[in-house]
Amino acid sequence: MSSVETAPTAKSTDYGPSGTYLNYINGEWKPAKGGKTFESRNPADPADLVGTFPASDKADVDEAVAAAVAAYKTWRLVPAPKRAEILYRAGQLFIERKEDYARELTREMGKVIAEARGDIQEVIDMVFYAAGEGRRMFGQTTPSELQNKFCMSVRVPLGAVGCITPWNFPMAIPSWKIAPALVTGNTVVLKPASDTPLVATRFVETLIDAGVPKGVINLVHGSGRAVGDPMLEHPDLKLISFTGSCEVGRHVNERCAPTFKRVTLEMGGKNSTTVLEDANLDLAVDGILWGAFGTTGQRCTATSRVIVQKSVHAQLRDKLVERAKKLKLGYGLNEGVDVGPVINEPALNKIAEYVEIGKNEGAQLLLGGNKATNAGPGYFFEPTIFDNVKPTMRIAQEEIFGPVVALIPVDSFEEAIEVANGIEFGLSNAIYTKDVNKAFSAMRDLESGLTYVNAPTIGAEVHLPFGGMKNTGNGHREAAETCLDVFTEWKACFVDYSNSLQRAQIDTD
Ligand code: UN1
Repeated sequence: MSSVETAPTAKSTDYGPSGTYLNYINGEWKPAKGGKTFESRNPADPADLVGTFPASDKADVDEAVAAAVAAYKTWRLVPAPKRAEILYRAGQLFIERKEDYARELTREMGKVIAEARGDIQEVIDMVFYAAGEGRRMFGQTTPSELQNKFCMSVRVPLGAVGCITPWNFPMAIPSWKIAPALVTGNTVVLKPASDTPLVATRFVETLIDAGVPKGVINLVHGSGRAVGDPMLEHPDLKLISFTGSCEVGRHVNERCAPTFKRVTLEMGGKNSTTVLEDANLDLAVDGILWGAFGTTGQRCTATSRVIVQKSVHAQLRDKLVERAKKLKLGYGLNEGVDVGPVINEPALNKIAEYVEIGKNEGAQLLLGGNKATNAGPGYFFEPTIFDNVKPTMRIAQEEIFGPVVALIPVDSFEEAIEVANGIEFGLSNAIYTKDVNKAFSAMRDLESGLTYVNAPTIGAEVHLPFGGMKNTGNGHREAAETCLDVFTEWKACFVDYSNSLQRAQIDTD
């Protein structure tokens, strides 16, 4: 079944030059010590070589960590408002470079240009937000139980920290981690996804141009095994902040355990949109299309389940299919394209396997279901809709990370909440209703870090906490003020100005 219109595809020669890029360690651009390299290619046209990058290993990680540890000695003493000034400058540079970076992001990662601009905008928002913390980062003062004694709590940085970031928000997610890490006084080793090394390189270049001193930010390219694992095991990295799959997240957690590292894990989702019978159905369809097929379904927050009350099921289904049919696949820089490619061939094959699983489980394939060969030479998959999906089916339980959505009919609001919660993940849920009582009950009862009313499951803003419950995360929240809790420790300080020994809990009478 071919449900998509063909989009014109750019020729490889239109894409721009492909360069050779390096690691950035201790203020210097350098190749991997082992001399190996890997390639980054355009997922819309794999013949287009985006660039060649160092395939680093433990030796490069060790050098980067040593640089970060050395730089921490001075960086932690730079006043936070001064550290923030560098971030303000970076924010300004990201504004100036937004269009260029967005175009490179589409070329390397595949999301359509409007969304690529959104990715860079999220960087701008996050960098400015974190910079503001340079003059806040509030602690507490509190009375002492003793006379002539002063008590306060202050935030202190952790030291050298490791950030391991995914390809789906290849600049926004590094910014969620690195902007707060820097403003709070940490130094950083970044290992970006090997599918999107150019975008990560641009991020680091901008920080350097804004004035981040040598050793404070270090960039090491390469695979999870060769670069990620030595970071997880390195005794001098105090934190690993990871965003990616549950499978890798578990590995990260286990590997970090022996060195007692702080670990933050931001992992999978199986996000739902509930549509109740009183909902504005056209609005719900807009939200489902955007949530399910935006970023080609490759957001942790993507809508992958639509839980619909039976009385409006047929109506919603028909509207959704009609609209989804019209989505145009193609290269994200081309005019009029709604949906870009998925990131690589294994991702494409995984999505196709899930479609087979869904069919074998007895779900009804309404639309799509195939690799889209008419959209260009890259990794395209048709927007896919399954109907009459049972909540227990694998396509309703497991993260597919592609343009596949499952319609699950239910009788009631109560059943909808039960189905929405009946999964291992807890990142994002949405509900469409005009009933304020149901909306507030849903906000209370949905087990997810993000809840939307009359809006899609995607679209978090950086000044609110981002993260998930259950197997989506391990308790922290990124962005917002909560980012400070990730990158700092609390220190309680007591100043006794009585000039005598005062024993707490004893000399209190
Ligand atoms: C992700 O889904 O991986 O809320 C990150 C959103 C974006 C960030 C998504 N601001 O959809």
